[in-house]
Amino acid sequence: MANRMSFLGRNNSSSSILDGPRLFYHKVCLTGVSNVGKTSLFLRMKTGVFPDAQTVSTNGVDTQLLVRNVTGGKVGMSLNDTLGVEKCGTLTANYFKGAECILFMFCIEDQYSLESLDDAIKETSKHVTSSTCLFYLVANKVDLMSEITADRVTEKQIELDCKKVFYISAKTGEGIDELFDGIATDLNMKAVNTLPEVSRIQLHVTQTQGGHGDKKCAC
Ligand SMILES: Nc1nc2c(ncn2[C@@H]2O[C@H](COP(=O)(O)OP(=O)(O)OP(=O)(O)O)[C@@H](O)[C@H]2O)c(=O)[nH]1
Ligand SMILES: [Mg+2]
Repeated sequence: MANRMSFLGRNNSSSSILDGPRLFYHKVCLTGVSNVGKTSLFLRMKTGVFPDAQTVSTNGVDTQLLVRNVTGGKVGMSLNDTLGVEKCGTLTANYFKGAECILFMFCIEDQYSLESLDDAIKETSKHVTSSTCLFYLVANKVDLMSEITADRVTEKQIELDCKKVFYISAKTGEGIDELFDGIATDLNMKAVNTLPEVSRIQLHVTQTQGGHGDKKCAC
């Protein structure tokens, strides 16, 4: 797959994520208007906690590598965070380039943030479509009172052609494991289904053997 990064394992005890098996990292991008909690989710994944201090509005692009266990192996993801779509401008060209998964994020106490995803989809569709990239709707701040009906969320899911809706709280951690386990499983399925048959068999062997070392690498 042209748009997947791969990293070789290294003998570096300070870098656990790059030790061990060789992994592909699927590009996953967060998008949505300002204040929906993209950076809060990003930082929770990076540090394991909700950022205490008020986050400063993001002013660029930040990336981190994640690895999730799925049935039969591990899935790598490079998670990308950027500023709200309304301020993004020309940044998006590189931001969405090669993305395999987009998380359209909104805040459940802010109807505007859901409706504004129409602008986000216009921007992303210049670079990727739901036929080549997995789209998900992510409703953040479920620890707060919702002002949006479930029906409206479902309508938006259909309008944006999103595969699933995930309800999360970057603050309490609710729903976050389900989100990343869910997309890792789907990315893994997508990768297996788009590989040529010979590579699929190699990938299966790699995953069932645990994939340690270059000998068992599927690429
Ligand atoms: N109650 C609650 N507040 C949250 C949650 N997630 C984020 N916030 C708060 O929402 C505000 C905005 O969060 P950010 O993570 O900076 O939002 P953003 O989408 O990255 O915003 P931009 O960088 O401007 O695009 C901050 O005050 C966060 O503390 C959540 O799950 N629950
Ligand atoms: Mg931010």
